[in-house]
This record gives sequence, C-alpha cells and structure tokens, in this order.
Amino acid sequence: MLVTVQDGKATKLRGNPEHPITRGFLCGKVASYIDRTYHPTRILHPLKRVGPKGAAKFEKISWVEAVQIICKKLKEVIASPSGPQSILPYSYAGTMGRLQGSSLDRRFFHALGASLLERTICATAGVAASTITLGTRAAIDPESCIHSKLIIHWGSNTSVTNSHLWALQHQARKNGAQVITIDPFRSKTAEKSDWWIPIRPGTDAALALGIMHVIFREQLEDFRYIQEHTLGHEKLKKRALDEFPPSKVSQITGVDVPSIEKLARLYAQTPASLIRLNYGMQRHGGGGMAVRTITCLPAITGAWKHPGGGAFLSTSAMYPLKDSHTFERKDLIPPGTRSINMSQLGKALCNHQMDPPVNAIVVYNSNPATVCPEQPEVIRGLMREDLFTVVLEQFPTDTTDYADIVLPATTQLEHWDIHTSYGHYHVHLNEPAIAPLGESLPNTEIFRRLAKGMELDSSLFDCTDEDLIREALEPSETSLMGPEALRGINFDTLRKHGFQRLNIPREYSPFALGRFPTKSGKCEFYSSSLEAMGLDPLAGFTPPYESPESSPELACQYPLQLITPPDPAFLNSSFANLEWQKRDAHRPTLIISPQDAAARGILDGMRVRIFNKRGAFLAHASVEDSVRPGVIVAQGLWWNKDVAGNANANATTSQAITDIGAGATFFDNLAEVEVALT
Ligand SMILES: Nc1nc2c(c(=O)[nH]1)N[C@H]1C(S)=C(S)[C@@H](COP(=O)(O)OP(=O)(O)OC[C@H]3O[C@@H](n4cnc5c(=O)[nH]c(N)nc54)[C@H](O)[C@@H]3O)O[C@H]1N2
Ligand SMILES: Nc1nc2c(c(=O)[nH]1)N[C@H]1C(S)=C(S)[C@@H](COP(=O)(O)OP(=O)(O)OC[C@H]3O[C@@H](n4cnc5c(=O)[nH]c(N)nc54)[C@H](O)[C@@H]3O)O[C@H]1N2
Ligand SMILES: [Mo]
Repeated sequence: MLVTVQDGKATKLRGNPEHPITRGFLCGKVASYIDRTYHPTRILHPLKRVGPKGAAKFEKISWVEAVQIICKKLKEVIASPSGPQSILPYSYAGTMGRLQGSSLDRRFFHALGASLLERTICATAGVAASTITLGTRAAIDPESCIHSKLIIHWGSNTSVTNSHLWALQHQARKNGAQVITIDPFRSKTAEKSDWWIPIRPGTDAALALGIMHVIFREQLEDFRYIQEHTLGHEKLKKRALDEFPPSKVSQITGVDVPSIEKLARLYAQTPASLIRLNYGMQRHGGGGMAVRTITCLPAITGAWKHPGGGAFLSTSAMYPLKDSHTFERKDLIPPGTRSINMSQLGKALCNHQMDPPVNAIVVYNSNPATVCPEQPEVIRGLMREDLFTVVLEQFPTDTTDYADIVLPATTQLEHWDIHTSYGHYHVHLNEPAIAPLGESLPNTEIFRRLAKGMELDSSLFDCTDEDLIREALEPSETSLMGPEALRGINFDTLRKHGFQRLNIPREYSPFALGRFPTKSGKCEFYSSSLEAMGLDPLAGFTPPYESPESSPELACQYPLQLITPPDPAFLNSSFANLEWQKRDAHRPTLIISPQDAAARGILDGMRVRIFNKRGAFLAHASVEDSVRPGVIVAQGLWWNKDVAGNANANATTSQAITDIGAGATFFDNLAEVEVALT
C-alpha cells in the first residue's frame, strides 16, 4: 500500500502498482482503510469498566493508571494458588505482522509463565495434515499458476477470499485452462467456474479416494513418480480400489458416478493440473484427513513435475525468518506449561474442571465474542464476575464490551511491522505513515509497558520496533528454502523497495524432483508418525461428526448442514462495523434451497431463526438453488450487537476439533430453521 500524507494526515491510499501479485489492486475493504483509521468510533484512550460486564460502560483513564491496574491484578493472580497459568493470552489474525502479531507479546506471556494458546481457529488441520503427508505445506510459486491447464478450487472461494490469486488464474484461463469448483455452495467462485461440483459437506476425502480408484483402475497414474517419491502406495491403491468404488463414493458425496469418473480422467490426463485446496474442507471433523488425502493426488499423477501443476495450500513455510523459538523466547516457557485450544475458549472459561481455572485473559488481534465457535458459552465465560479481562483493540467490538480494561491499539498506518504471506513469496515492510491517533499504541509498546509494570527482565523488551525488524530478518534454517532465500533482504533494502521477493527461483515447484521434507524423503501415503499416535496411518476418509449419515439421531432434530463462510464485504469480523461495508453485505442472510424452504413454509425474504442445541441466530431467508438441498449457508461474521437477536452464526457452531491438527470445525454443524416470530 502506498499512502499519501499531507500535514501529518493520511489523505490517499492505493495499492503499489509495482507489486507483482496485487498489481496495485486493493479490495474494497482495504481501499477504504484511511476511513477505517480515522473512523469516529476508534478507541483512542485507555478505558476502565464502570458498568456491569457486557454493558460497554467505560470511563477514560490514563496509560499509567491502566498499566497499574492490570499489573496489580496479574500479580494477584500469579500469587494466588492458581498461579501464572491461570492467565491466558488470546490472539489471532487481527494483524498477521511479525511484530504486532507475535513478538514481545509472546516474550511477555512466556516470561510470566502464562498458559500457552494453541492457535487453531483457522489453519492447523490443513497445516498438520499437509506436513504429515508432504513434510511441509503444499505450495507452488503462485505466479506459475498462469501455466496451469486445469485448476480445481477445492473448498476455496478464491475469487472472494484470495482475489489476487484469482486474477493470476485469469491468465491461465486465457491460455485455455479449465476451472472447476468443488463446493456444496455455488459460491462466487463456483459461479465463475466452468464446472461446479456440489459435494456434500465434509465428504471431500471420499471424493479424492474415488478419483484415485478410477486412476488406479484405468492405470492413469505416474508409475515412475510413485515409485521414486512416495511411500505406501500399494496400501493406498488397495484401499482406493477395495473401499471407494465410484458407486459408493457417489452415495457418500452426493456426486453422481459419471461426474466422478469424468473428474478423475480429466485430472489425471491434464499434466499441469493444480488443486487450490483451502479452508472450506478443513472446518469439518475429518478436515485433517481431507487435506491429507487430497494432497496425495498430485504425487499419484506426477502433477508436481509440471509448471503450474501440484497443490497449493500456503506459502507461509517458505520464509526463513529468525526462528520463532529464539525470536519469541520459547526457552522461557516453564516446563510442563499447559496449552489451551483457542477453538474451545467457551470450555476453557466455563469448565469447572479446568485446573487451574482461567482467571485472567488478555485479548489482542482477535474478537472472540464474535468469531469463536459456540458463542453462548464464550459469552457466559466472558460474563464471569471473577474473570479479569483486558482487551487491546482499535474498535469497540463485541469482545471489548466484556473487558475490565480496554487498551487503544494502532492500525497499520500508525505502526512498524514486517509481513510475510501465505499466498506468495514476498516480504513486506510496513512503515508507519502517520503518528498514532489519540493515545493509541502499537501492541509491541503496550507489552513493553506491561513488562515494566510486571518487573520482567528488561533485556527482553529493551529494543525498538526497528531493532525487532532487524532481528526478525536474521535468516535461519527454519524454512523449506534455507537461509539463502533471505539473501539481499534486510531492513535497509526493504525501506528502499517496500517489498522484496524471496530468493527463490521463478516458477519454483518444490516437489518436481520429489525431495519431500518428510522423514522418509517421500510423499507419505502411509505415515508411521500417525500410526504412533494411534491414528489411521493411511490416507483415508473421516466422516463428519454431524451429518444425516453420521449422526442420524441428531439429524432428526436438526436436519440441515449449516456452512458459515466469510462474507466478501468483511474480513472475518474486521470491517463489519463500518457503515459502507455493512451496506455491501446488506443484512444477515440464510441461503436455503427451494425444497427445504417450502417444507418449512419459508418464503424468500422472510426473517428466519436458525437454531440447534448450542444456540440460535436470526437472518433473512434467501431461497436459491445455489445450495444442495440439506445444506444451508449463512455468510459473514456480523457483530452480535449490530444484529437482531444479538447473535451471529457462531451461536450454533461447535467446539469439537478436527481429527488431525485440533482445528475448529465451524462447518460441521447440524441446525434447523423456522420462520421467526419477530
Ligand atoms: N473477503 C474476505 N476474504 C477473506 C476472508 C474474509 O473474511 N473475507 N478471510 C480470510 C481468512 S482468515 C481465511 S482463513 C480465508 C478463507 O478462505 P477460503 O479458504 O476460501 O474459505 P471459506 O470461504 O471459509 O470456504 C471456502 C468454500 O468452502 C466451502 N465449503 C464448506 N464446506 C465444504 C466442504 O465440506 N467441502 C468443500 N469442498 N467445500 C466446502 C464453502 O461453501 C466456501 O464457499 O479467506 C481469507 N480471505
Ligand atoms: N463461523 C465462522 N467463524 C469463523 C470463521 C468462519 O469462516 N466461520 N473463520 C475463522 C477464521 S478463518 C479466522 S482466521 C478467525 C479470525 O478471527 P480473529 O482473529 O478474531 O479476526 P477478526 O475477526 O478479523 O478480529 C481481529 C480483531 O483484531 C483487531 N486488530 C487489528 N489489528 C490490530 C492490532 O494491530 N492490534 C490490536 N490490538 N488489535 C488489532 C481488529 O480491530 C479486530 O477486531 O475467525 C474464525 N471464525
Ligand atoms: Mo483464517
């Protein structure tokens, strides 16, 4: 982003036209980031709660007082029988910058001996499963996707959630690539594809095994690649041939047999075929296994060998920045410190068996009251009188409403940071364009002040943000590419250029010659590490936890599978408070098929109540054939306080976690719908 500043005020913002991925294009949300920064509701001063929890009644206090109150309370908690582990840090994707996202904050909590947070709410099912199978995250150079001849968007709404990749793929299409989308919902991406395959939610691994069945049956596999670069192929072949014939796969997935066969042949016979596998399939009970089984496919056909071929989950493992162990000072973590899964925050706050209980929570870069599964339990937890809650925020979110102390945080225009990416190979420097508004401070500075108040070892925090950037850029052995990838990239060169591409050969395809960074050096269809964990060692299919087939009793009461992906106008819950973005998103909407609507007397536009045993929320029905019967879709994480009923779709989602990677299962969710009384 390039920002024009006049008299200390940001006046204009645009994308950098020299950036090879964005080419200067910014999405609507980010294009109006200046208005977001100067928005009249920005939190600009430290606040102390003066009303009951949840009532959002605060008074302004000074930074000195805020730090005093917080440190006094944290010291009390640490001195109590519950000890330091009853403090829980809670952070995620508000900023993904290395400094404001995971630097001094981590040092602070590690030095206190606080509980660790397992950051599972987004990507761990796929990361863990892909790492088991390939040794790292499935990746290619996204810029080489212009050479793809077949692009499969598998559980990925790419045109909405990754518009820059979509633009690159447009070039591939111009060169003749076919585009397929596998999704229970005709998303914007599915709409723009050549072929939409409306699969039943949570059954993707079965489809992948059906594809393998056809490939093995018709001998369409790449024998040499399999021989040289894979492990356990005979076992996988046997499983696919014996257990996943297209007729059975069709029953599981709802995809008809001719489509399965056609897809398999097309996939196997197009050398440069790319699977963009993303998060849709991961947010189910079997989400880990789905990613694992799908990432076996390009090794079966040898797609990795061809520019533009392979599978693409994330490039985030490519960056050899200073390893997190030393940068975040993980050596300070007291041995035996417990971890709490962030996708089970409700349980962590409400479960009386927690030993020690969570008595203090410090939230930053996250809005758990809006984004966490099983919201009613999360809110019950945040309402606890005996829970001390600190929230670092830019805006008065649903979460700040429950805070004892709110601390004002800067935005990207006001602080330093350094950004890697999960969608390309560049490093970016984020220079502050303007001074912090009001009394707001970067997270780094807030943790410096808190560390001083807690009398922690000052050598951990005595560094400027610029020092931290220099430190973060010290190359390490931690990435697939090794330290060489950072050659020629440092603070000064980044200041000059703004961004730089890692030293990775153009159109780099990591597995063209095999060389998988697994223990065996092969793509592991069969994994002894899974076996050691007592899990199915072979790529397979884990059924959803909640579906008419896997939980028929539950489905009697709640027969519909509810999927709740992001709204194009919001970024998770960020931007969802801005008038112009709300206008774009229109109103909370439930997409329902004509059959399911008719069976419930629901007409287009009616207000409906969506509910299950966990909770309920309201939306307006949109009766469409864009979902399979049996599936309903509610896009977007509206702020609870902005919508009728004061709850969003997460009122119904589950705290169950995935088979591999302990990830959230937002889309594995049975519910029922009725016409709302109000
Ligand atoms: N505009 C916008 N862009 C975003 C975000 C945002 O909030 N707004 N969020 C960002 C973040 S943090 C993330 S993690 C990514 C997520 O981006 P994506 O990976 O694209 O994930 P989703 O949009 O959650 O889901 C993708 C599609 O998967 C489908 N799906 C659901 N269940 C299944 C299933 O069982 N099988 C299959 N095959 N498909 C299924 C959904 O209907 C949806 O259309 O987007 C990022 N980009
Ligand atoms: N039902 C359902 N739930 C979901 C999802 C879904 O698809 N469906 N998606 C899930 C996914 S993929 C993700 S990644 C999570 C995301 O969940 P979160 O990580 O909570 O992300 P956001 O909702 O964007 O909230 C981030 C907050 O951080 C604040 N923030 C931004 N920058 C800074 C900063 O520099 N300092 C501080 N202190 N605060 C800052 C923003 O103002 C914002 O309120 O949500 C998950 N929840
Ligand atoms: Mo995410």
